[in-house]
Amino acid sequence: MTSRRDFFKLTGAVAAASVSPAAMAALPEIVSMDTPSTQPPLPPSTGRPYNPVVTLNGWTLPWRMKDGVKEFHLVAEPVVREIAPGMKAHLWGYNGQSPGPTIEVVEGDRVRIYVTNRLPEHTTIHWHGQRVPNGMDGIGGLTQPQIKPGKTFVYEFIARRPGTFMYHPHADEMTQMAMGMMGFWVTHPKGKHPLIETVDRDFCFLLNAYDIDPGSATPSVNTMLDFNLWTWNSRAFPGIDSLNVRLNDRVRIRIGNLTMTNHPMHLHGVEFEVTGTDGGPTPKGARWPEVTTDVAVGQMRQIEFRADEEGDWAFHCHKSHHTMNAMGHGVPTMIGVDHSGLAGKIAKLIPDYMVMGERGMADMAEMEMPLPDNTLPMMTGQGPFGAIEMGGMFTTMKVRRDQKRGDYSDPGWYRHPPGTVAREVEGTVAEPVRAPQAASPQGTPRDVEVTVRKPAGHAGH
Ligand SMILES: [Cu+2]
Repeated sequence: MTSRRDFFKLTGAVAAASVSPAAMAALPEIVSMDTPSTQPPLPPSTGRPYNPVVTLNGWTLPWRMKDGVKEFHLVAEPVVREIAPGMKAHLWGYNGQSPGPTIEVVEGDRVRIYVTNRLPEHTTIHWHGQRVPNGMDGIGGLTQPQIKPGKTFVYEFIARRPGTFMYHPHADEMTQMAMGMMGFWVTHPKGKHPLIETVDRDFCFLLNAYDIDPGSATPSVNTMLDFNLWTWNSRAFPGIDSLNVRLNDRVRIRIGNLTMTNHPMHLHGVEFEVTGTDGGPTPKGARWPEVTTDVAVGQMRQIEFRADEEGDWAFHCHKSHHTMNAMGHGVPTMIGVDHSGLAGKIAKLIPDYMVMGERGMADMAEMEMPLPDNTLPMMTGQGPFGAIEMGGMFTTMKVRRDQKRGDYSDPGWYRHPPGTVAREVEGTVAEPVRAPQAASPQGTPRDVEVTVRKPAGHAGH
C-alpha cells in the first residue's frame, strides 16, 4: 500500500470571501482525497492512543492539536465520485470525496471542526447521535444560522460518549443527502470500557443510495423510493473493496444507514452479535447471535465476531434488488416466454437486439452486453469460478491464515483445500419415484412449464 503522504493532496487557499487570508491561515490545513479506494488506518500522532478504524472505500481526516483541542477542517463541495470502474457520479461531499472523511476522536476530547461551504447553496452539519450543546447540533434555522456559500463556521464540543456516529447536513436535507453529503464519526473509549471490547480490525461505512439515469451523472434529488444505485460509501459492487482479515481476528464492522429504506445486512461464514448502536454499547445480556441484522433508516449498528473460518465470505444486503445496479430494473419478466423466431426478425430491424431473461436473468450477467455510457451492468463481477452476478450492496470478507497483523491489502481469491468445493456429479441421475398421477380433466398431464404472465400494463410502460 502506498504511504499516506502520496494520497494527501493539500489544496490551496480557500476562496471564502468571509474569512481574510490572515484568519484563514489560522485554520487547520484543508486535506483532500482524490481516490475512492480504501485508505490504510490513520494511527493517532497525538492525544490518547486507540486502534484506528478502516473506512471501506474511504479515509480518516487528519487533525491538528492546538492548545489541547483537536482541530479538523471540513469543506463541503461538489465532487466527482467513481461509483465503480466505468461510472462516475457528480455528487456533493466533503474534502474531495463523498462520503466525507471519517472523523476519529477519543472520549473526552475537546474537538473544534471548521466547516467551509463551497456549495452553491447554504448548508450545516448535524453530529448524529452525539451529546452536544444545543447550539452545536447543526439544525439550520433552529439552532444556528445557515452557512451561506463561501462562509466558514466553527463547531466546538467535547466528545462525551464513546461510540459509532455519523454527520450530515440539516439544511435542504433531501437534496444534500441525495447528493451524497454524509460522513462517519467514531469516538473511541478513553480506556478499558466494560462493554467495548478491543478488536483486531474495525471497519466502518455508510449505506447510501442514488437515482442516476444510465448515461447521466447527477442524481435525481426528488426520488423518494425508487433509487437505482444501492451503495456502501457511494460505491457499488464490484467497486466495493473486500474486508481483508487475518484468521481468528476479532472484527468489528460499524454500519450507518442514510438511505430511504432499511437494509438487512447479511454476513456469510460466521455468526455475529450487535455490540452497539448510535445510542451506545449494547448491554451484554441484550446480545444474541445473528447472521443478518436490519439497519433501519437513520440507524447505526456495530457487529462483532471472531473470523475463525478461512475463505471468501459474501457480505451483502439481503434485499435482492439492492445487490443489483442501474441497468435492468425496468425489464419485464420473460421467464418461460418463447422468443424463438422473434429475435431473428427483430434483429433484422435492430442489429444489437438481444432477448433478455427467457431462462432467468443469469444469461445477462454472463454475456457482457453493451451499455450506455456511464452506467453499471445490473449483475456483474468476475470470481474465480465465473460471473458473480451481483451489484450494489455486495462485497466479500476475505479471511486468511497468512494475512499479516495490520495488513489490510487484498490477498486475492481463496485457494480451497482439495475436495472442499461443490462439484458436478458424474453419470446419469435416476428419475425420482413419483406417486401415480390421475389424468387431469383436460387430458394427460404434460411437462411442467413455468410461464409467468403479468397483467397488461403491470410493468408501468
Ligand atoms: Cu438493502
